[in-house]
Amino acid sequence: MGYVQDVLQKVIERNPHEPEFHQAVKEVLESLEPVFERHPEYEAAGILERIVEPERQIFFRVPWVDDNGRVQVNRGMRIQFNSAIGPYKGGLRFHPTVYQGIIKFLGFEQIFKNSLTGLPIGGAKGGSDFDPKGKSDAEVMRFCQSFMTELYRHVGADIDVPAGDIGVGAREIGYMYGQYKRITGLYEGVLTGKGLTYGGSLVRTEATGYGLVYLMEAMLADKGKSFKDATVVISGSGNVAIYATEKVQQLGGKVVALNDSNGYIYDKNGVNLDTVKRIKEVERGRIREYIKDHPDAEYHDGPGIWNVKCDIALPCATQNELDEADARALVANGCYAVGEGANMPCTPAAVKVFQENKVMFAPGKAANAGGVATSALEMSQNSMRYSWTFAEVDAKLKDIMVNIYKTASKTAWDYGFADNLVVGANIAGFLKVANAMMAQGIV
Ligand code: NDP
Ligand code: 2IT
Repeated sequence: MGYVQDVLQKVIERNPHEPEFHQAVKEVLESLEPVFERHPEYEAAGILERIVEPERQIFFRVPWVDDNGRVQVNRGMRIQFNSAIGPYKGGLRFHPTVYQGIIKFLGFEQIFKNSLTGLPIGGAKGGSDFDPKGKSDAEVMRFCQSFMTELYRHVGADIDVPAGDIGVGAREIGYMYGQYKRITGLYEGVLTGKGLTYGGSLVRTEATGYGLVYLMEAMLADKGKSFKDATVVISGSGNVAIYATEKVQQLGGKVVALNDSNGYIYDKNGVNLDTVKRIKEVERGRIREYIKDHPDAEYHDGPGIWNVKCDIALPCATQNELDEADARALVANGCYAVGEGANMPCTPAAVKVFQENKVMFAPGKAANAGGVATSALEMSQNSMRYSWTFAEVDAKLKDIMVNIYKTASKTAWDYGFADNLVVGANIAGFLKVANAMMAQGIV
């Protein structure tokens, strides 16, 4: 068996019952085969065996008291995957489906994504099986305080800098920041996605969605296309989906569908983003409420959003939300470009369908890197004790996304994989980390 298959086999054996982690590792490792043909020194240094093993995994109890006075216990975790090129960096996810396998897949992806940004950040991810849905603000605060009461000893501005992800937004970051400061006495950039009054960066809220659209714009332009007058379907209706929608609309595209875990809306006139923001960001409600304000629009319970006809599809909800049948439906309806705003939203079989049908495809670790890139810009501003303007951060974000596209695309061509951005992003992200690991010895 070759080096890559050998390591992959061991990963599956050593990490049983973690299908998402296996899926992420398989995709990356298999696209690295040509790298090991050119660079046998990586195998000699055990780079793959080391890169698939987290440097550190922390699991902890998170006890808190609900509004009825009952004790609740959740599980918290932080997986510090790789610090070869910078302090650990990556989001925290609060969602009932969170377990080790999910956080490991996300942490593993984060290594290569962070490398692609060109900024000095290592890879990590964390979270909890806590479900913020339906909880009062006071419950969320008590949970966040308890979570940070353990996490604080493992993080720090030059050690590990968490941020948001599913279920973790400005509110949760604020509560965690307050608790960190109270325990440590340090006013430092230990978290990103902070509020603008206490060290946050302009554009961080918008960054993942905007960045996704900037990267897609560059990819489309290469084939003589753009968002202007394009019909776009976006899944999710959280942070990434909302700001992807906003940027598509600014560029003259029409977003006709959005969803949440209950169902999707279809608005042939183009969704009204003010309504969506009110429902999701202010009221924390369900997407079905949209049709109360827009009776011309339709609400469909359950999955099915990928059956909506579109030119461009941007999955921005969660892993494996778009499968082979969905991909076939998109292709049959004439969709010509797909960009992953979420982490690993397309199953491997779906990606294969896109590639076989010459659908332009931007993988998550390239396409959604704008969030973490802007987090790194927030860290820079915190270190400098300075704030850039919206226009300054936005320009830097756009530059970074265009560069990621160019790097992934050039790397794909260099290795004989033409327009295959999956391979290009994996190889380009890997090389920088591998070279840093080589230079730093067996650690
Ligand atoms: P939010 O919590 O703001 O929104 C998540 C959205 O996805 C909600 O609409 C949610 O619906 C939906 N969703 C979540 N889980 C499921 C599920 N199992 N089935 C169907 N729908 C689901 O999260 P974000 O927008 O921040 O994150 C979305 C994706 O983008 C994630 O994959 C995340 O890892 C990725 N990402 C986020 C970045 C960021 O900066 N925030 C950066 C890079 C990637 P419901 O409310 O019904 O649960
Ligand atoms: O998946 C991701 O890149 C994020 N959730 C953002 C991480 C960050 O540190 O901003």
